[in-house]
Order: sequence, then structure tokens, then C-alpha cells
Amino acid sequence: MKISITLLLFFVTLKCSLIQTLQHPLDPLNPLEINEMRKIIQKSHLKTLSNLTYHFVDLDEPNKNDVLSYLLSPKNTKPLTRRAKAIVISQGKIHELIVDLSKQLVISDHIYNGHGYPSLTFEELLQAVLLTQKYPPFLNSLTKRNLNISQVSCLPLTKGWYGESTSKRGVKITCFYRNGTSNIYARPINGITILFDLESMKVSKYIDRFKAPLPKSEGTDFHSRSIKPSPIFPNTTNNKLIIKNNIIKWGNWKFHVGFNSRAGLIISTASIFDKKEKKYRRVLYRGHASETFVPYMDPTEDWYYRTFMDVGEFGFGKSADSLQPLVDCPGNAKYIDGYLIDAFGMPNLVPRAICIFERFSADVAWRHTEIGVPGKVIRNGEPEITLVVRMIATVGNYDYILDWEFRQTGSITVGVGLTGVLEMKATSYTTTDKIIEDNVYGTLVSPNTIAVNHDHFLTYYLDLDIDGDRNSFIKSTLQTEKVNGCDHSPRKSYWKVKNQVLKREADARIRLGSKPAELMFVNPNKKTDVGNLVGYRLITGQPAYSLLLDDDYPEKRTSYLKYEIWATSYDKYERWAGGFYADQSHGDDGLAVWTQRNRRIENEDIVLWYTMGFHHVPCQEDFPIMATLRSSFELRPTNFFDRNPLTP
Ligand SMILES: *[C@@H]1O[C@H](CO)[C@@H](O)[C@H](O)[C@H]1NC(C)=O
Ligand SMILES: *[C@@H]1O[C@H](CO)[C@@H](O)[C@H](O)[C@H]1NC(C)=O
Ligand SMILES: *[C@@H]1O[C@H](CO)[C@@H](O)[C@H](O)[C@H]1NC(C)=O
Ligand SMILES: *[C@@H]1O[C@H](CO)[C@@H](O)[C@H](O)[C@H]1NC(C)=O
Ligand SMILES: [Cu+2]
Repeated sequence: MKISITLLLFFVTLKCSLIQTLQHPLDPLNPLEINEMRKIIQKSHLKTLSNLTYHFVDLDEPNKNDVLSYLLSPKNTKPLTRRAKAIVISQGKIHELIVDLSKQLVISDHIYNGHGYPSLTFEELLQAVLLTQKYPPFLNSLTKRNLNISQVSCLPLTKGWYGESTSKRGVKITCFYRNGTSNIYARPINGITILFDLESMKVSKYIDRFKAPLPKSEGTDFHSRSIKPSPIFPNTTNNKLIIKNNIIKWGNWKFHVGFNSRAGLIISTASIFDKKEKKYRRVLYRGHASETFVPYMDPTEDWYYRTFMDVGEFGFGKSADSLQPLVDCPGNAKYIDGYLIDAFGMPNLVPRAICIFERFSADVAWRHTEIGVPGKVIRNGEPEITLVVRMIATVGNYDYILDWEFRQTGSITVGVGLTGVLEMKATSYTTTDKIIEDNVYGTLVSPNTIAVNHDHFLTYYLDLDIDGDRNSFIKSTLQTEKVNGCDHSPRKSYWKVKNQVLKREADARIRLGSKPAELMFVNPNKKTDVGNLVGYRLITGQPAYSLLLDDDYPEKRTSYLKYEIWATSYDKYERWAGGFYADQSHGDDGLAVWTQRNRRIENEDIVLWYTMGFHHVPCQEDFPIMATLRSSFELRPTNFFDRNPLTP
């Protein structure tokens, strides 16, 4: 009896997982598949290993060609095998595993011996904090400061890399005093250095240097005001929204929404319907946040190491917060859940990880009034209606609102909103006129509180495939020309467009800002009826590159931030701009390293990388909680359509 129930369950499991795999080959691993993967690993040669922890699990995606043929004719393509990729650590060894879920086998187990470590698990970080809060020398330091442990909150911070030839997995712990506030970051307990070793799970270094004043708790709290969201939403049924599992259809767009622990939200196989060609045309094979870098600009003992690569060290997906209806997303939003994998390999549901909603932007999509036709005033126009796909990552103190906004014109706007709480340090100063040092590395945002200067760099992976895989990257600079005397023109100058096809990866490293330029991915094998190459253009936000010196350790780890733009030859395994093993990385993986091969990028399958940056000099309005600061970039059709697709 017992056996038959087990068998029955086995078949039910198998059947369900098969049904779910038929949707889209890039669907994230579902809970049944995650459980299968874990069981396969537990039954494999790895079963003898002790204390095996899961640091990263993702779909091991099929090759692009196979995905595309499957989507073109699912019935005529043999089913794609579902595989999981898992990075596990056991006894200090990092195993890179590939698990075939249909064959029920671990098909590859490779030990990684290079620099850097995989993303940290939530469970080990929680343990590190709990053990630190019981560590006797720490309790002594609190007693000396007359602080009660029941009011202390601690936070684990990644420690970066500062030239050590070898270093263990570990974090630095920084602590705060609540007593009277829920804004834990507002009251940092300064002067204590705590290094926590994640291999032995012990405090490995403890130094208490001085007793700094603690900022007051008054005025540090923040609470939501009750704002009633408008219940009225304009009637936008002309663009029907269809959400079938992870496949979204809206107006002329069709795309897939994925989710993993590292990138969070992933947009794949986005195509737009062309009325004239009567078919969907490919635009973006995949796009997602690839890495972030948040270096603080304070070189002193408690702060120098704060140079975070949040996506690689922890993960936007792991930090995905459940979205709050009517606050994070409007009333007409539909939600998609996400699944994460904990340190034990168990699936964890993130309810409402992603929301999708039609936005009446209150902007004008196009308009014109014509008074030149005798006897008439002719007014035309359309309101702008867009579709937004959103997730929010709360990474410690900061919240990142990550949007992909699709327009019926063919444009995709990728937006980022920064909000949350600043990282602050305690100081004895209560007003700026009392500051005696040249440099306190930030802004006095409240008495006894300095918010430290820092950057936010968000690098996006954008695998554009304009009407096919083979694309070229064109840089068009606008050049001032002198008017030739023979032209008999009273003008002296004008500008003209000079197109340059970037041939190799080294040509495609671009620092924005000095000369106006248009950056375009084109399909050199396809032209519009009038003969222009079909393409999509990148309209960037404000330029921002890293200002650190080349020989500074954080700069060595993130040298890809010397340029805002890169283009690379497509390689399925090159997705993480700062390298896969980001925790304590040495900078020997990632964009800057891959492109040293200087591969051909003309008429090849190529990938665009763009970094959106913020140099953040804090101000008082960022305290106690920061009003959202936004930036965006746009991928905009350029001679892709024969005419404005909004006009019949
Ligand atoms: C496994 O973890 C347990 C509890 O954390 C610990 O006592 C033990 O030493 C670990 N074993 C190995 C081989 O690391
Ligand atoms: C610390 O706070 C706890 C809980 O509020 C309280 O029970 C305890 O007496 C306090 N300890 C001291 C030394 O004040
Ligand atoms: C908490 O703060 C109040 C003043 O706001 C102070 O009187 C009290 O002693 C503090 N308690 C602890 C445990 O630090
Ligand atoms: C909204 O759309 C529905 C369905 O198409 C239609 O029945 C209704 O009249 C529309 N309402 C307004 C105010 O336009
Ligand atoms: Cu900031």
C-alpha cells in the first residue's frame, strides 16, 4: 500500500512537471522541478558529502537556436530537456552541477577553484547575525556603551577584496541601536569591527576602537500616509492583456517574463507584430539587470570595504519583495509569483514577485493640429498607453524599483527607481559649521548623522536580435561641417551624420558624454522598402562612469564600469558583467576580460551592455527615507518599421 502511494505520487509529479515544461523553454524552474533536482542530487554520488548548501540554482537554459525553433513550431520540435544548474558548497568546495531532470541524473559536477565565491545564502547571513549578537566581547562593548542587546539589530555586509591572495568566505557585521525607531540604519553603533567567518561560522576578528555618539531616535521614523489611490482607471480595452503562465501578449507585443535569484526579473523572446509584414518580428532575445556596483566613498576603517556588487553577491531575485497592491502597483495590476531556492535546496514562494499593468501615462503618444487646410481646424492625436512589468528588490537599506515598459510604438523603456534608507554613520557634529576635518566623506543629514557619498551603477544585459540573430552595432556621430564656398549659402556650418560600423569588441567600448552620437543595433541583412537598415537605437540616460583609480581594488573588480557601453559576441555563458563569482572577486571574469579576445561583432549574434549610473551625494531630503530617484533608458525602433506603427 505504502509503495503504491509513493509510486502514484511519483507519476503525478512527473505528469505535472511535463505539463508545465510545455509552456516556454525559458520558464523558470517550478517547485516540482526544484524538488526533483534536490532529490536527484541527494541520490547521486554527492550523497556522501556533508553540509551541502545551495548558493545558486537556475534553469540551465537550452541553446538559443533550440529555443527559437521550439517557439516557432512546438509540435514539430522534439521536447527540450529541462536541466537545472546548481552551485553548491560542501566542506569548502564549490561544485558546479548540471542536473538533467528528465534523465534524473547529475550529468556534470565540476569543482571551481578560481577566485571569488558564489552568492551568499540568506540562512548563513541570518546565522552570522544571530551568533554575533551572542558573542561575549560584543555584549561587553554594548555594556560599555550602556546599550541593551534587546534593542540591537545587526546587518551582514560583504567585505570585498583588497589584494589578499587567499581569503575565506566571510562577512563584516555592522550593528545599529533601535530603541524608539524602526529605522534601524539611523542609529549606527560605530567603532566596532566584526569579521565573521562563514566557513567556521565564528567571529574571526573583533576590534572595539572607540565610543562614538549615537544619533537620536527622534525624527528618524517614517510611516505611510494614507493616500487613496484613484479607483478610476481609463478604459484601455483596445490593448487586451493576456497572461498565460509566463507568456505575455499585449497589443502588438509578445514576450516572456522570467525570474531567477540573481537577476530577478528577466524579459525574453520579445517580438512585436508588424501589420504590414503580418507577423511577429524579433526584437530582444533577453534582457535583465546583470550587475550592480555600489561603492561608498569613505576610505576609513569602518567604511572602506563597502563596495557592494549586490546582484552577484546576493541577488536582485533573492531580494525581491512581495509587491503591495495599490502602493507598488496600481489597481489594474496582475501579479506573477516567483520561486527561490533556499540553502537546503527547498523551493520558497515569493508571492506577487512581479506585477504587470497597463499604464495610462497621461502623456501624448502623438498629436497634431492642422490649420492650413482652408476652412478647417483638424485635430488628431492619441494618448500614450503602455504596459509595465515591475519588480522591487529590497537589498538591505536600499529599494530598487525595476521596470520594463513596453509601448505600442515599439519602444521599450527600462526604468530604475532608487528609494529606501541611506547608509549613515554617527558623528559628534550636530551642525556643519562645527566640522573641523576637510572631509567627512558625506553630508550631515541630521544632527550626529552623516550619509556617506556613494555611486549606484546598474549594468543591463540586452541581447537584442533585430529581425534575427545577426546584427551589427553602428555608432553615428554628428559632425560639424563647414559650408563650402561653392555652395552659395549664407550659412557657415551644419552637422552631418557619420556612420561607423563597429567591427570588433574593442571598438564597441564607449564612454558617453563628449560628442553627440546615436548608438544603434541594425540587421545588416534587412532593409526597409526605401532602403534603410532596420534597427533599434539605445537612448541613454545621463552618463556616469566609475571615478576610482585603476589600481584601486574595487576598480579592479569592476573595470567594466570605465565605459557605459559595451557590445560582445553572444555567448550563452556570458551574462554577468562583473563575473559570476562576484563575492570577493579579483576582476578576472566579466565584460572587461571576455572582450580581451576582441571578437568580431559585425553581422554576428551580438549583445549590448549598458550601465545606468548615479553618483549619489546625499541631501537632507534623502532622510529619514529617500524620495524615489529615477533614471531610465530607451530601446527605440529606428527604421525598423516603414512608418509610425500607431498610424494606419
Ligand atoms: C556540518 O555542520 C555542523 C553544524 O553546523 C558542524 O558541527 C559540522 O562540523 C559540519 N561538518 C563539516 C564536515 O563541515
Ligand atoms: C534590556 O531590555 C530587556 C527587554 O526590554 C529588559 O528585560 C532588560 O531588563 C533590559 N536590560 C537592562 C540591563 O536594562
Ligand atoms: C531608550 O530611549 C529612551 C529615550 O528615548 C531612554 O530613556 C531609554 O533609557 C533608552 N533605553 C535603552 C534600553 O537604551
Ligand atoms: C469600457 O470598455 C467596455 C468594454 O469594451 C465598454 O463596454 C464600456 O462602454 C467602456 N466604457 C467607457 C467609459 O468607455
Ligand atoms: Cu544612493
